[in-house]
Amino acid sequence: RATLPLVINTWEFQHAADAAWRALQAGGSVMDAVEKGCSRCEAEQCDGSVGFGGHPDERGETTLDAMIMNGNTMEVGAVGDLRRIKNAISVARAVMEHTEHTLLVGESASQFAENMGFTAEDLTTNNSISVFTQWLKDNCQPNNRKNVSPDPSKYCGPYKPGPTLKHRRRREIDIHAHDTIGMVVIGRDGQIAAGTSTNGANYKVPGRVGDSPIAGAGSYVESAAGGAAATGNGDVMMRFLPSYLAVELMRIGTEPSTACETAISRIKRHNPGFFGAIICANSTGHYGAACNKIPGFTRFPFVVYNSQTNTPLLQSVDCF
Ligand code: SD4
Repeated sequence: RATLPLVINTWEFQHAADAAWRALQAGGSVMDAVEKGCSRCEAEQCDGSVGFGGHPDERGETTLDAMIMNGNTMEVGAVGDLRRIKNAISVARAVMEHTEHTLLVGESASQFAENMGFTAEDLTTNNSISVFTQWLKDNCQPNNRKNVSPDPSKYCGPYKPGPTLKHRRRREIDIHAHDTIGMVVIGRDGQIAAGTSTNGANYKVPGRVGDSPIAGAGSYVESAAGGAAATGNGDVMMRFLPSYLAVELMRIGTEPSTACETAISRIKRHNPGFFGAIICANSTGHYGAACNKIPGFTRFPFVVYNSQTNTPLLQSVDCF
C-alpha cells in the first residue's frame, strides 16, 4: 500500500531523506524538501561524490552539477560545472526562480551565484589534493617528451586534434566512489519535485558536465505522472534520458519498478557494461528502482521515507 507524502533518494543517504522529510513536516513545499535533502548531502559530502572536496577533475578542481524540477509547473533550474560554490542545488533553484533560464554553466554560473549572495570559496580539501596528486603520479603521463609515445591509456591532454577516443584514456566512473544524490519528493496533495546534486566524474576533462543537471537525464518529474532520478555513468546515461523515459512509462500506467527496469534496459542494449541505476515513484506514492548488474555492482541501495517506514529506511534492489 502506498502512502503520501513520500521521499525517495538514491544510495544510502539517509540523512538527506530525513532532512527532506523534516522540511515537509515543517510545512515546506516539495521543492523545499528536495532542496533541503540535497543540501544536506552537499554539506556532508555524501560518499565524497556530492559537494565540495570530491572527485577532482584532471586539473585538480572539484566542480558541481545540480538540478531541481517542479512537477507542477514543469520549471527547471540547473547548474553545470559550477565552481567555488558549495551549495549547488540552491544555486540551481535560484536559476529557476530568478532567471528565465534553465541551465547555467561554468564560471558564469559561479558569477551568477556570487551575485545572488552565495559565498565563493575553494572547494578543494586536503583530501582532494592528496587524492589528485596520487592520481596524477599513477595515471597521468604528460605527452611532452620527444621521441617517446605516451601510453594511450595514460593520456591526460592537452587535447589536440589527432588522437581519437580509442587512443585516449577512457574515463570510467569509479563505481566504488559513488555517488550522486537524486531525490523525488511527493507531497500529501500529490505535488512532486525532483532534484540531483553531484561533483560528477573522477578526473574528468575540465568542462565536462554529466547527466545530473540535464532534465530528463539526471531527473524528471511531472506531478500527473511521477518522478525519477538517475545515478551512474552520466556520460553514457544522458544519451538515453532515462528519467524522462521512466516518467513517461509511469504516465501510461507502467509500474514504477518496471518503468525503472525499462529505462535501464534501453541503455544496456547499447552499453551492456555501463554503471548506473534509477529510482522511480508514481503519483500515488508507489515506487521502484533498478540497476545494471556489472562486476562489483549487483545491488543498488536507496532510501524511502513515508508514513509506513516512519524513518529514512534503507532498501535495495538486485541489479539485472
Ligand atoms: C555523473 N551521474 O556526473 C554522475 C555521477 C554519478 O554515480 O552518479 N555517479 O556522471
